[in-house]
Amino acid sequence: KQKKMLTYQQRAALCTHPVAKRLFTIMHEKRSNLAFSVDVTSATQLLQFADDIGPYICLLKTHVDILEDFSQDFVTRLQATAKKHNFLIFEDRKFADIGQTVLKQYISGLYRICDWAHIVNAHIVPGPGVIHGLSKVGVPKERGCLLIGQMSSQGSLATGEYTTAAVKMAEENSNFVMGFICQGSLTDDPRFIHMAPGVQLGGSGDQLGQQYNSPAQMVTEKRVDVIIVGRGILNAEDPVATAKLYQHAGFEAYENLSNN
Ligand code: 5FU
Repeated sequence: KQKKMLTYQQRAALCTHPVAKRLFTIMHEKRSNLAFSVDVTSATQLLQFADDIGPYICLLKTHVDILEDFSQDFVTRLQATAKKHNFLIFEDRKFADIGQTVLKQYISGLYRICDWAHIVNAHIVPGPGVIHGLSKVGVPKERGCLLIGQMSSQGSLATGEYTTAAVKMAEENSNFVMGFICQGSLTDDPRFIHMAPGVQLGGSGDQLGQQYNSPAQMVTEKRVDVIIVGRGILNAEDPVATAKLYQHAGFEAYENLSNN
């Protein structure tokens, strides 16, 4: 199916979700559809990476519960870095419980994720209650949520009807849900953003079930909007130069699409 693609700028204009609108605007302005998954266990190291790689990304993805030295000071610095380089923060928490529990996990505990993460994500296995719980505070605080429609890992059970159900739940909760974690486009609605992890140049996977596609495959063939790259950048000899490489690869693939 060849149809004219909308640009990020056009999609920003169509969005009513405040976080989706902001993210598409950043992608347009910074010419970046790259999200960096900064999976390190030191907060100091995370902040250094965020400052170094920040200019080239639209989004920084965290796993805050792997940090060994989390603090309020870390949160303050991370927010300042996000502001300095104009990227959003996505905590890859993968909420997956009843509404009442995920609400507490979102706003309280050590991390108070809702205070600093512009975007979180959720598994749909509990049913729509997981979204309703998170959106109780997420919507008033103008936060966004991605539903996990597919996963990059080998043997994932998130396929077929499960994936279709994720799209339906997103459509029914579009005041909070802004898109999907997926491995390809799930809907033609231009207001939903598709983000794909499992991206690496030249890698096929790891020993624990991860499976990789290249930026061009993800964007041009599978029609995802944002590529999420972790170890492809983290383990590179020159992470900054490599981040630039991924930024260019991802954005060039998008421009090829828009020009068709
Ligand atoms: F939902 C998912 C998924 O389906 N696959 C993933 O890999 C999330 N991830 C995350 O993206 C995972 O937890 C890592 O944080 C990141 C991928 O890192 P990599 O080093 O690029 O493999």
